[in-house]
Amino acid sequence: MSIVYKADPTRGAVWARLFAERMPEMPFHLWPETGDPAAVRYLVAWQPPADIMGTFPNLEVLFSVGAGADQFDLSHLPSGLPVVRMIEPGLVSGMVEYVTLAVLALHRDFPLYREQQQARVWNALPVRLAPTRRVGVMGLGVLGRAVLERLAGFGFALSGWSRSPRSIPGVECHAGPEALPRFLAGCEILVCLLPLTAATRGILDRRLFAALPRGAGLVNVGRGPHLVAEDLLAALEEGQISAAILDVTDPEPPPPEHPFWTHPRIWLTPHTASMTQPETAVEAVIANLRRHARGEPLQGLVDRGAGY
Ligand code: NDP
Ligand code: OXD
Repeated sequence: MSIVYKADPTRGAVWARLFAERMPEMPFHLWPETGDPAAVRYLVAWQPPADIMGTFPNLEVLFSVGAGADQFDLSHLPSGLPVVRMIEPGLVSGMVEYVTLAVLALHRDFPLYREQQQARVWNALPVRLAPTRRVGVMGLGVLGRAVLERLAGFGFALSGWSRSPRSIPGVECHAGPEALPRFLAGCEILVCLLPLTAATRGILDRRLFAALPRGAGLVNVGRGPHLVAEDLLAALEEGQISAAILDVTDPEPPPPEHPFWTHPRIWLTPHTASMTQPETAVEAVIANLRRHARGEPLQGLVDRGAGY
């Protein structure tokens, strides 16, 4: 019985060392080296091989190396194969840092000041404090909840939106498509931390932007296909959206001629808001392997029906 890792090879080398230390009884292979494919029971992957089951016929669990599992085509996997997404504290901390930075940058008008600097304009806007600003987070999962907890420390008014009803102290929670307009109506800064599913693809579109207060700021750290690029460009042009901080695009990277590269009110980062940290991720995977051996439920099991 063995495990194969198929993602970034540099971080994979750290995984290999940590597995050798912490679970020496489990042979660990770094793709493209796999040992005997028939012995592979576990695969940790970002991009899996095209024919997963053909490559590893005795696979028992497929682990995503990231929080999202949208890179897997679930329809082509046996229905009984558990698919597990990454839940580990390093990934959470990175996201909390990034979203806090992005929300504060929008809250304190940094994109506008950057433009002013380039035009040699010295013009101070009124300073608004956090309690006068409402921040809304789409997605109240592991990451969305952690982000809200940190933003609460600044005193922001907070709202959240999820698929099923959630209750978070200090956060005005909304659930389901019917509640979306009410949620959006108050959000001067909107953060997308949704998984990519059939229901959320293209959700950041013209209609959604129109439901926000005029001049709202946007942070997309979910997935590139959540956003309709031309609708964002139109909303920026009209002033409905004042600025956007995008960590994800579709495709990644955008082609050289894409307007996102040069738009003065768009800040881009290369899908780096958060990154799985080998030290803590190996602990999380080993804990799940032990749960699997004991026949217990796995943490982060993807609901194949819901798609996340
Ligand atoms: P979770 O599965 O823990 O949470 C997902 C949340 O989204 C849940 O609250 C869920 O609702 C909500 N949701 C799902 N579908 C809908 C829908 N149709 N309508 C409303 N709400 C919905 O995920 P994580 O918090 O761990 O991660 C979220 C995403 O963040 C990942 O899937 C990935 O795309 C992205 N990500 C990006 C990274 C980056 O570096 N840019 C790094 C890591 C993650 P409910 O509570 O009802 O289930
Ligand atoms: C993830 C990511 O899903 O890095 O973990 O996007």
